[in-house]
Order: sequence, then structure tokens, then C-alpha cells
Amino acid sequence: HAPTRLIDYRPPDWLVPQVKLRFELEAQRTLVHATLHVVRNGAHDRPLRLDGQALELLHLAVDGAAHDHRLADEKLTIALGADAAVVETSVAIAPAANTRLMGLYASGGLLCTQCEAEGFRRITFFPDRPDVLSLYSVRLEADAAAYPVLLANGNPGATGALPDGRHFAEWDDPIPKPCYLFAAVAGDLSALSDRFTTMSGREVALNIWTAAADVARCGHAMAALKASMAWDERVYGREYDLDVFNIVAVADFNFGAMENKGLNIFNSKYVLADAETATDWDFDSIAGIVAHEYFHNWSGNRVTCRDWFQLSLKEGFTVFRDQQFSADQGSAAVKRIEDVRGLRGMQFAEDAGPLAHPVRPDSYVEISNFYTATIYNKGAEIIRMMHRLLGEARFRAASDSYFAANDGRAATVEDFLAAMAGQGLDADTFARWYRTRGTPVVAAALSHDAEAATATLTLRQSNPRAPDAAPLPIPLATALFGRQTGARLGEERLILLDQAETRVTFEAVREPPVLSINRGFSAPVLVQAAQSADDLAFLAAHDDDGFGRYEAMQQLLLNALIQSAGGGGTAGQEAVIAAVRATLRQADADPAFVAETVLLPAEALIGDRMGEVDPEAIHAAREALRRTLSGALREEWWALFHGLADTDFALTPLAKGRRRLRGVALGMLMAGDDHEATAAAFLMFADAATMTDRMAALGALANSRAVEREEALRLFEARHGADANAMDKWYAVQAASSRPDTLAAVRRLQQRADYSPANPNRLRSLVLTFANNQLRFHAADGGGYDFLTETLLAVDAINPQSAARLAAPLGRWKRFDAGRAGLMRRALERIRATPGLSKDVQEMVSNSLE
Ligand code: B3K
Ligand code: ZN
Repeated sequence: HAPTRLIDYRPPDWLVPQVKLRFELEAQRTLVHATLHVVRNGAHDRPLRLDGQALELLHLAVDGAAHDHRLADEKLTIALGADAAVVETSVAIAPAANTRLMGLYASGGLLCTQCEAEGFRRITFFPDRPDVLSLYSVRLEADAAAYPVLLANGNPGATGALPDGRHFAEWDDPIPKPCYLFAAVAGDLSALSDRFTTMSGREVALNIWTAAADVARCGHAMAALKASMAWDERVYGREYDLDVFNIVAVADFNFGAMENKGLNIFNSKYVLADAETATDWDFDSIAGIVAHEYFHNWSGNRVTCRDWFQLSLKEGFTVFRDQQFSADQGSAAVKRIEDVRGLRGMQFAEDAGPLAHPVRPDSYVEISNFYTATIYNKGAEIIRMMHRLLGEARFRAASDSYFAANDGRAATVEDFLAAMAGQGLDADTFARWYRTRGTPVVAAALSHDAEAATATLTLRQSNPRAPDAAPLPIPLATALFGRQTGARLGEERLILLDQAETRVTFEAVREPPVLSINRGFSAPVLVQAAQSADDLAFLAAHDDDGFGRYEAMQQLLLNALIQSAGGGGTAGQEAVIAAVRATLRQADADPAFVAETVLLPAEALIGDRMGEVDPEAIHAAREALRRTLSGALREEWWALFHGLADTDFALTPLAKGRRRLRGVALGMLMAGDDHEATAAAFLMFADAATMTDRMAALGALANSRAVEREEALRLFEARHGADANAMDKWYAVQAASSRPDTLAAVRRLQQRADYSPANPNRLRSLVLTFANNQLRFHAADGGGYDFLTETLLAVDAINPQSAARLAAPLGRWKRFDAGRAGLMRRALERIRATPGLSKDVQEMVSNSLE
């Protein structure tokens, strides 16, 4: 498969200012009648070329008459003499047979669409690229009993009855859009409805559509939607622009949600929530994703992307916006900690491995493979750095001018940078962040001259994945603390490291200083500061930046874990225990922060920081430290476990923080493997007033040998067996277990009647969760790799996007010992040699083998 390259970009030969679509909907066979008003773009004599995939062409006319055309290699080519024409096509498609979940497909009794990135070509012939913007008018026709609700983008128009029990609904979208934002839904749906009045007084009807039985579980998503609409007005001056905003929840969906204009389609996992079935994590994710998709109405829809290389233009910016929104709803420090944990876990790992790519890649084979942590989360970090450097007011002014200059356009990263440059950002050097892959490493060394009362900070940047790249502009929020007084010495400084090396002097440093650097995680870099355990413990106690305290504690824990996993023993763990004890004393004031801070780094993260990943040694070291902390602070953990027990269900940051810390305390108690803790876990499970508590207890039991384990799993199934989203948690908790029989259990779960690899949520819960279980997936005998290989190949025949996601864990082979690396390579080679592989998987696997 030939790659698509950024340098080959050319504007479209033909534009399509207007589109009319008429759907005769049926699950087995749907007819799509399209009328495209096409206009030649510039002086050339090239034909009109339309994309089409899995379409049966039934009829074609140009300006009302039959016309020559050629259909080959998923392209429909039509030579046109005039500069404008009306092209009509009729095609047949098969939604019920569409297991890729791209284009128009069936999910339960629903018919729904997913077009981003290149699904519209599976609905009708069209120039399927984001820089062709059109006005759409759509008419949906369907059986009135099976599909009483018919939705599309824009504002509703005429509706009415048709012969043979059918009916129709018309939708008109007054705002031009690229075809990846097209959407239609038909089904037997009910809505939770509400209203929002925009800042200029426009009345907007809000609906969240789902099965009638689930309407009661849409309240949280609705509240989040209204909060998002108000927030975008207040913080970015962005107002909604249609009369209606519809959200539809579907059970089969390739990812989280989709920002189609006026008709967002969501994975039901990110809509439905109540105390009975959703954890606090679910509630927060729902609010974050509802906000994200809503914010796309401006950062994505009104201003879209010129080509898919610019994907981070909308995704990075929108992730940054949803992170700001969520920070405003609760604790900003805790939100930052969660975001950074996610960034390090996913994006840093990606940037260090064979799938590393710049935030604006140079080429791709299958664009679906590039909806990555790098595009989304590193992209958001780049925007955050601009925000930090410009400050709130100038960033807002730059954002206003970006939206004003590019409204209705398909824009590029340069357009965004130009708006930022208008407020003083050095856009040329910032552009380097978009083209340089790899996580920069910043070495920081601080020296103190007691006589002169100065401290000198030497900063050096390097990038092992891009050794020849020009230096990046790295904003490092930095402060010094006095070791004797414990006080901050002077103001925090924002140091911009934009050379390979910089030296910065601090004045009036009259006592030995301790360095606090990259405060608030001001830049997405790895800092190497060689801080002693004493310094880290000092910062964990004294840093006045919450993130800095978290960071120091985590580094202290990480150092201890790396030392012991590498065979260096447990010397010095007294300091760790003392620091954890001190942190626990803040539990009343900010339990969520304490929970994040004392949680041990994940096994995968420990592996990322070691020369070679030894899954067993890492697990053993982590368990040993857990046992040490469990024993040394036993009274503290029990006091937290009992003191934090709540019976009511509140979603305040404090209530969520209490539940989270209680779960962490239970996990620590369980590390001791004694019966008292197991019994407490089972009781917590049985009495849980919230899904958060129930899952915390079940997760702890799932790792254990306790007799209560089976009973808890059985009770959970009895209670939630009919709820797919809840059962996904049940699958995941077993696949994540550290027990030696986990692979066997996963294989058994795969045989259950309610397991289906065709449902992306279920597949992810079981198979991807297992593939991220470092200890058990990387069993030395290669059993985990065989399991993943078989599953991936079976799934590729159904849904290539799902299958491609399963390939990434095998791509980490270079990080392991020769035995495991060889087995992982062999698995990748076996996949690559399989005939009929999708290009999604082919690209992932060949990149992984490089
Ligand atoms: N833009 C969609 C993601 C589409 C993924 C296509 N493979 C959801 C989002 O980022 O908001
Ligand atoms: Zn997005």
C-alpha cells in the first residue's frame, strides 16, 4: 500500500458547494441517491474523481443525462467538459453486513453512521477529503415502525408519512462542512430533552437519544453538555450555531464519540451513567468527552483541517480545551496529575517505540492508525505550552483571531501558529514541536555558591529519537526552595530553554537550594535532575506546587522500585515510608490528591524507565514495596479505610476523592494478603453504595487468591449481567489480574455467549486489557503473544480498526530480553505473513518490525 505524503498535498480539482442526499433506509440494503453540484477548482482539465468503497453503483447521470464514467480501484472517474455540473448517483449499500463500523452500519436495532476519517466513501461516491466543504440537505426515508426517529445534521425540516408504512424526515445543515462530519441515525429512540439559551439569545433544543429504558441514565451527560456550552461562551467566546444539538448513544462504536455537526454520535459507555452502573471515573470521562465533542463545533467543525496531516490542529486544541474545562469543574491539580499520568503511560511510551511519529506526521498508509496519543495528547501539550507562554489574555486574543480568520475554512497548523504569532509567540521555533518526534530529555544540574549567594542552573536538551533535530522551545516553570527554612526562594520563573544548553542564575540564594522544575508539568519532557532521596522527600513535603509534590513523591517511589527491580535491594526505603506517611496526613484536606500521590507507579511505567523490561522482577519489586508500605503504615491504611467510608452518593470532588483514597487504602491493605483485609474487601463489595466502591473492592479481590473472589465475581454478574457497560468492567478486572491463571481465564471468558469480538468495547475490555497486563501478557513462554496473535487475526477479518489497535503491545519487543523479543517478533512476522491482511494491520505490523 502506497503511503500518502504531506508534501504531495494539492488542492482539490473539483469542489462540491452543494449536496443533496436521499436515503431509502433498510438494514439489509439501503439505497443512497446523491446529487452533487460540482465546480471546477482552478484552470485544469483533469476529470472529476470520486471516492467510493463497497458501493454498488446503480445509476449515474450528469446534468440529467447518462454519461461516460470509469469505475476502478475504488474511484469513480467522470470527464466533464464544463466548469460546473450536476452529478447524480444512486448506490446500494449493506448496513447489516458492515462489521467495520465505518460508513452506515447497524448496531442493535439502530442504523447509524461513522465517517471520520474516510467512512463517507462507504455511503456514496464523493471527494472524501476534509478540504471539500459542502452545504448538505438530507432526506431520510424508512419504515416508520422500526425507525420512528430519523436524525441527520443541521436543523430539522419537513417530516411526513409515505406509502407502505414508511415515513421521511428532512434535515438541512446551513453551515458548510467536510463529508467526515456527515451523520445520520435511524431507530426506535427516546430522548432526554432540555434547552439552552446562547449568549446572543438563540434557543437551542438539546436531546440525548437512547433506548427508552436508558433515558434515565442520560442526566449527567446532559448536565455536562449545558456546562460545556456555557463554558465555551465564557472562556473562548464561542457560541452554538444551530437550532438543535443531538447526541445519540450507540453500543457498537469504534472509539469514544464523534463530533458530527449538530448530531454527535457516542459510544454508549460515554453517555449512560447512574450510581448503580458508573464509577466516578466514568462520570468524569463522560463529562470530559461530552465537552470535547461539543468544543469541536468550533475547533474542528467551523474551522476544520485542510488534510489529515493537520489532525492535531483540531484534536490537540480540543483536548487542551476539554482538559481546561474539566480542571475548572473540579480540582485543577488532580486533573493535571491524571492527564500527565495518561501522557506518560501512553504518549511517552509511543514516542519511545517503533510507532513514534511527529504530531504532524509526514506520511501515513492508513489514517485510522494516526488517532494516537501523540496527535491528541502531545498535541494538547503543545497548545498548553503556547497558552503558558502567552498567558491567558493573549492566548484568548490569538484564539479569537484564529477562529475569525479561519471560520468556514479548512486550515493548517501554520494558520494556528500565525494567530499565536500575532500575539508574540515565536511561531517558527514552535513549529519544530510539530515536526519532531520523540520525547525531549532535559538534563538539569543546580550548583550553589554560598559566598556569592547565587545558584546556577544548567539545562541541556537532547532527543534520543531525533538526535539531529533543532532544539525545541521548552518552557520550564522553575523555583528554588531553601533546605533549611523550607520556604520558596523568590518567585517562580518560567525559563524558556530554546538552545541546546542554557545557564540561568538565581540571586539571593542564601541557603542550600532544592530545585523544583517543570512545575505543573509545563513542558512534555523527561527531566533528569539526579535528585537525592532527601531532596525528593523534601519537595514532597514542601513544594508549593501541588503537581511538584506529586512528582517528587512519584520519583521517590519510582527510584526505589527501579533499584529493587534491578537487583539493587531495598536500602533507603525508610525514607519512602516516611514520605508516604507524611503525605497521608493531608488526607482530610485533599483526599484525591493524596490518592494520586501515594499510588505506586504502574508496572509498565517502571518498565519504561528501565534499560530492559523484566516483567517478573518489576512485579515482584512493586508487590514487595506494597507489602512494606502495607505493613509499616497498617494503622494509617485502616484508619483511612474506615474513616472514608460514605454511604451517600455525591459527585463532589471531595466525595470522589474520598472514594478514590479509600480504594487505594484497600489496595494497600490487600497487599498483605491477610484474611482481615480480604473480608473487608468482600464486605465493601457487598455493601457498596456506588459502582466506584464495588469496583475498587472487586479489583482488589480479582488479584487475590481469596475464596471470596469467585463469589464476588458471581454476585457482580448476577446483578449486572444484562448491562453491557457494567459487564465490560467485569471482563476487564479479570483480564488485568496478576494471578498466574489469568491467560487461561481470559481464554475461557472469550468462549462466553456474551463475548463478541465484533463489539469494540467488549474486545477492548478483555483483549486489550490483557495485552496491557505486563506481567501476564509477557509470560516468558509466549502464551500471551500467541493468544493476541490469534485474536488479532480473527478480528482483522471483521474490523480492521479494532485489529490494528491490538498490534501496538507487540511493538514493544525491543524493550525486552532476547527470549521475549524473539517471540514477539515471531508473532509480528506471523501476522505480517497472513494473506488478506487489512492495510490498517499491515502498516502497524511493518512499522513495529522496523
Ligand atoms: N474525531 C473523532 C475521532 C475519529 C476517529 C476516527 N478513526 C472523535 C474525537 O476525537 O473527538
Ligand atoms: Zn476530538
